[in-house]
Amino acid sequence: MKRIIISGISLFLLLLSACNQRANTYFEKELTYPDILTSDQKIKLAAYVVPTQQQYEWQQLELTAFIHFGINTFTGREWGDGTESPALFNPTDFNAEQWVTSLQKAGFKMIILTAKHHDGFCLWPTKTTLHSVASSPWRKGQGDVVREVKQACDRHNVKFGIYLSPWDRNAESYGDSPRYNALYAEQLTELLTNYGDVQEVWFDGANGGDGYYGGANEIRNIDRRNYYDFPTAWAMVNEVQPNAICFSDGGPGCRWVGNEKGKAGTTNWAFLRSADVYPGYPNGKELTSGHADGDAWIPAECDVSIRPGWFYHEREDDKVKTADELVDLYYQSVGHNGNLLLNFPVNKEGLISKTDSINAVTFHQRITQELSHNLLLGAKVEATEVRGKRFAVSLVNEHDFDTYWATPDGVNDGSLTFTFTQPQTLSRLLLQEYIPLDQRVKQFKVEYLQEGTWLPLALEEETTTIGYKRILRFPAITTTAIIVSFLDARGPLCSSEVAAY
Ligand code: FUL
Repeated sequence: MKRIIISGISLFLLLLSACNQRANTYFEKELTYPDILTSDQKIKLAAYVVPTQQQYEWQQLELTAFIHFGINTFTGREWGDGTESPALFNPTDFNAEQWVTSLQKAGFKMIILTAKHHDGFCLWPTKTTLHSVASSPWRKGQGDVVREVKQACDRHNVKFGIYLSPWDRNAESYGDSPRYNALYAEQLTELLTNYGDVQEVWFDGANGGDGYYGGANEIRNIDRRNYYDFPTAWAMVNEVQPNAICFSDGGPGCRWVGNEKGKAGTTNWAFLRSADVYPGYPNGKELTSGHADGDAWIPAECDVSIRPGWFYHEREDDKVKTADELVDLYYQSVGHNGNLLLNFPVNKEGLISKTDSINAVTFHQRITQELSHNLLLGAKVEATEVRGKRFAVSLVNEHDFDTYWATPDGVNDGSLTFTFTQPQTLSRLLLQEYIPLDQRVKQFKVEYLQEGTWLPLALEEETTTIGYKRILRFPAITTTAIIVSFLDARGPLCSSEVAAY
């Protein structure tokens, strides 16, 4: 990507004025995909809520790794208060290559790094504060964690994202909105312009409270809704890194899932009422299922740590989530139409600990194995109705997400019957809607044939939404046919894939 050299402040001011004229530029991008649509269909599509191309590609990453690393790694705390001396930051064997290769082996397609956490310590040599790696003994003050991680990601073709905490318990200006927003914009500009492509930017919702604040040592509470200039920050990202997805409680690129357990709702719409939700939104629970009547495509990202804490603590060395637990999380995040953002607390040496890495790789092998042999490939499939040749029912079980079975206009329900030549044993069913055309299904059910009778699958969860991906787990059944009935939808059905394992 072209390197753009812009002064942080001037960019900030320029974008501030641009942003005042167009509040929601992020969503005003023209829909330039999918190519398969005729212009007539594009017009009809305006009635639906659809992802941008970037959001569509983001959704397909499925697995992103989070890295929490910083001053807390050396103090044993989860939230540093900004008083910590940079002298504490001194990993003995820092190796970004080890992070990226172990995470890639575990299936992760992107790595998001805490460039600055709430304590304000910056992992890159910023010009905005002395509270950074430049004041630390690590690499004699010449190091740059952001650069080393980004370069390792580039070597292995792994995408890179940054977390830049809005709450800064070290900054003297925190609490003074214009001054702090200018500092934040400058830090963001450094990260967005000096390191090449950034694919996701994380705007955390935790903010305000006590801290060091340049020596004031006091409580500074802020008005979460109005204090930060998030629209400007998002416009900056959009301008400088147009492919990046902005995470916050309410997007605009992707949203918090409303819990830090890595679990999306069984009902999970990729929509939000965009005017309602902002970083620090108090009704986090709504985010687990999204808003069925939302006006903006803001899919869920399910963050959770592989250990109890986000940062490394020796005392948690025996509390690393097992491969079994991670597999379960995969089904409750990716299997519930969300992306899994799994955190790895890098240790004091500057490495991902062995157990964390082994459990993550084993987890990935397990899900790959569980979902490798699609029993529906080649099975006979019939549909109640078909929109036309280009939307043939055979497109639903041929392993190509970009082609789909669709029903005619006005037909918002229908079913697919799959028949096997030999009885098959299965315990997983995977469904995908063609999301470039909206998320539509509101209610569905699955039955299988047993001695001439259709029986419902023994499921422990409701079968409401599908979205990009829904995976059902159930005790193994042996059958010669299954029927998937879509009972209600927001529009004609567009099913990309149905698979069984
Ligand atoms: C939260 C933060 O307060 C935690 O420390 C962590 O960074 C988590 C991902 O987000 O809001």
